[in-house]
Amino acid sequence: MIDLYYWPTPNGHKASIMLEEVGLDYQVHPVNILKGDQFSPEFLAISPNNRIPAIVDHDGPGLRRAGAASVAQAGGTPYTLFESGAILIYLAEKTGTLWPDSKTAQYDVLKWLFFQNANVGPMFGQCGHFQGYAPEPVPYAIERYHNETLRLYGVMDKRLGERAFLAGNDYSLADIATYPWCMPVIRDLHKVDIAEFPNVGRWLDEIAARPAVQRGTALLADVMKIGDPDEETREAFFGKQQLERR
Ligand SMILES: N[C@@H](CCC(=O)N[C@@H](CS)C(=O)NCC(=O)O)C(=O)O
Repeated sequence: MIDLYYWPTPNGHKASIMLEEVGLDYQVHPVNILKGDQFSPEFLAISPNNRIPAIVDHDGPGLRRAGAASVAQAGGTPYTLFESGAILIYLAEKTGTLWPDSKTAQYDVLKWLFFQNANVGPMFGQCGHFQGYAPEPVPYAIERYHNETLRLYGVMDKRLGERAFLAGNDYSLADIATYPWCMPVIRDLHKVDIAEFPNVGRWLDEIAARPAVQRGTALLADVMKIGDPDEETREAFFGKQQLERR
């Protein structure tokens, strides 16, 4: 059994989609990052950088031995992970799912997974923050992160014009990591016109059709506030003081 520490955001969706793809049993522990749950000592003991997603695998990473119903029964030790990229690789290797056999194919996945973790996530995140959440408009930041977001869409569009998926011709961890950042609700927040990136549009449609992706992104969807935070959420996230300055 895996405990998933989660909130319905792009980074949270990477882990929920992956757990649905690999078919392991998991239990969801909502961490309401809009209300500050990520700073609780219990959660910080699992995720020291106060970020979701995180998982605790009570069976540990070891391989199942024949005859044992779980790795715990076979002598496994619980293992904790934070950082979505590490979680995706862990679950892929543990289950032998979405993890290619050849070393070069593995590195192809890792290149585009790190591309997401080091570029798409941080830049799109800032783009969304300055366009949708900052307590006051900062034109330089809005332009800088919007331009960088469009540039990264261009990089993906070129790649997806040459290959079916980011890492090559097979669906991979890199697609799972990147898709949630380009979903319609997030794209609207980033003010991206997908018609300008037709190869990304084709790729998004293919991934959106996968049942595991639909189940993963539906998890706690009713509490998702991205792009449309209510007054209570804004107040909790940004603090009453900032609201009063607006
Ligand atoms: N590099 C991290 C980023 C995780 C991240 O930024 N998570 C956000 C939600 S999308 C979060 O937990 N934010 C809480 C906070 O900023 O305090 C990963 O890939 O797991």
